[in-house]
Amino acid sequence: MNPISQTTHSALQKWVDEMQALCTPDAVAWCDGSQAEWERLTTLLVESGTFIPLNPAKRPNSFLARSSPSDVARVEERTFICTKRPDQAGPTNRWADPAEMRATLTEKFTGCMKGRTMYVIPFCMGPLDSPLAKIGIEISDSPYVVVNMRIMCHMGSHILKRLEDEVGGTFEKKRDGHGQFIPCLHSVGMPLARGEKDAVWPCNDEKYIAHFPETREIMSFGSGYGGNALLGKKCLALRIASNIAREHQWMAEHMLIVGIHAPDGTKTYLTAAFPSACGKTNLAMLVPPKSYLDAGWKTSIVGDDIAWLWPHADGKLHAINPETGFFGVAPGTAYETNPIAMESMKMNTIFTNVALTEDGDVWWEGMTPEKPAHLIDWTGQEWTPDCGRPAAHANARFTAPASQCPTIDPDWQNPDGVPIDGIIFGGRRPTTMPLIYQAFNWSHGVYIGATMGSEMTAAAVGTIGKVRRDPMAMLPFCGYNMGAYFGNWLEIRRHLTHLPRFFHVNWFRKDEAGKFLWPGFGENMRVLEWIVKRCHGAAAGYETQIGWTPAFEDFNIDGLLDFTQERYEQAMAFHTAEWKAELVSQSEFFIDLYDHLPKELVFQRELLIARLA
Ligand code: SAT
Ligand code: MN
Repeated sequence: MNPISQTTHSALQKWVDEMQALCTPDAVAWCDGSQAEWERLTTLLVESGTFIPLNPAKRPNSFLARSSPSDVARVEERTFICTKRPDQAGPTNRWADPAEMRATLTEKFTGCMKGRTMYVIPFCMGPLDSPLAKIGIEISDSPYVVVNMRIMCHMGSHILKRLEDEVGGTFEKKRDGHGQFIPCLHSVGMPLARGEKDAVWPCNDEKYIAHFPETREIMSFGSGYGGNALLGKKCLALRIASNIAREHQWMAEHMLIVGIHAPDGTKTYLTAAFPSACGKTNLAMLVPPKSYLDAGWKTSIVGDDIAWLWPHADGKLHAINPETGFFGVAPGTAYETNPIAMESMKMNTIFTNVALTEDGDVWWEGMTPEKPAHLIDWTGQEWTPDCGRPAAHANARFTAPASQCPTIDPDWQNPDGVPIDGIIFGGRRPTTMPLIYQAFNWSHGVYIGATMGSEMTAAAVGTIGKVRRDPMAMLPFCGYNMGAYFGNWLEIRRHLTHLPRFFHVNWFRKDEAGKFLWPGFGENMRVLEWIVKRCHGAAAGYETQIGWTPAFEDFNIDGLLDFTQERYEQAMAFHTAEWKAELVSQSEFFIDLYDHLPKELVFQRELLIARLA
């Protein structure tokens, strides 16, 4: 059968035809991104049992999905960077030979969509007219993916039309990659025999998340979950984009973007990188303490997960959020800890692996102080507070439109991005790292980001107290050699006339009794105030061995009862022995990266040793 052309973009039509021939779906559907399509697909998902509609009076137009227990998170062990030479992927990535991987995957994808519909999803990461915007086409046999993509990025006919107009020559060049698209092939890897009943959550035990940076392609097989399947997110916007960024002097980062509005009317944008489970979404949606609100401080969010940054013609570093939704971790999210997230998911939201309440709403651990008396847990079983099992999976998620966020920044879709004045790094460090310090300069800042990490608290024998290095929070997301990636960071400085300042924060330092020294959450505003003022040269800082720090007097603790100067000094304390251990641990990491490690970072380490001596 000769399929009817669906697009005037001949390269796209050719690729779709080839994928149809390879995957042999029963039908092909080109997604238009419309409300009618959303209704059609959510109805289909309800009929197939994948979606449970939530009570429309409590959670309008929202759904609960329960995944297979074998498909609940990204699979780093099955994530591959396929480059000609292994050192291009580098020691922090899983490398595979592109020709071999292509052969393996061609076999896997052969006939893999039998009994299913193949959806063609035109999408754009970033505001369409941004110079950094990237158009991708995801081919997927998962309607769950289609409806999630509609929330997470610009998706539908208008993206296809733009691509066609770009090749047709009727649209002027605005974005890099004019007329081109990034092919993203995805299958849950579970073909259906004629008449066979589908699984509620189809997937395959064998999974491949493969990236081909040299040809800018993504192929994902076997998983229907999150970053494994919504290919615009970590696969395109981080792993492939980091490769493009490095060739075109920009940066694709695992960072939130937050705006801080000061009482004097000035607005300062900051980006921040933290490893998973360090409260990125909370910081991006921070609600300042009452005394700050009364004084006129407020925050706005541009993004909670990914930032694309480039040296703008105005000499500043600008940032866009390539996404249009939040794919946030549900457990622990509550009106007490993050009211902005709670408000953002009031409607039009897809929940995955949370629990279902008796009145058709959702619940997860930490959502309310009291546990409901009876729930259906994320595996579909009866649940009571004493049953000994968590009700929601620890990695349960909400997919919510960013446009519903009450503190969304008015410029969040500005193609020109927002100018960044400060860059924050941080990790979960019960010891060693002070609450806040500022880097001396750009290369020192890059060094701080390159050596950041979290202390391991999990029970794995011998790992407690060991620091897992997660440079710029990009360990699972940098699509090329990590040493070369540091080189790109250093290089970007040469394209800027106004340099953002670098900071390191640690919300997680503990006292001898194991209690957190700093209250965190909204109170982090106090640290942000010092950061904002430092960015504008409006606050004092004291030079220490490790960087600039605020003195107690320069730190606003109005309304923060129980936080004494003694507590502050503990949270800021510098212990030589801890820093010596830190340097030894950093050097182990640097040895692994030695081949491509910029000498400038080795030099920064030497300087730090000299200052400690
Ligand atoms: O599943 S995602 O990759 O989108 C989220 C995460 O694991 O960080
Ligand atoms: Mn993330």
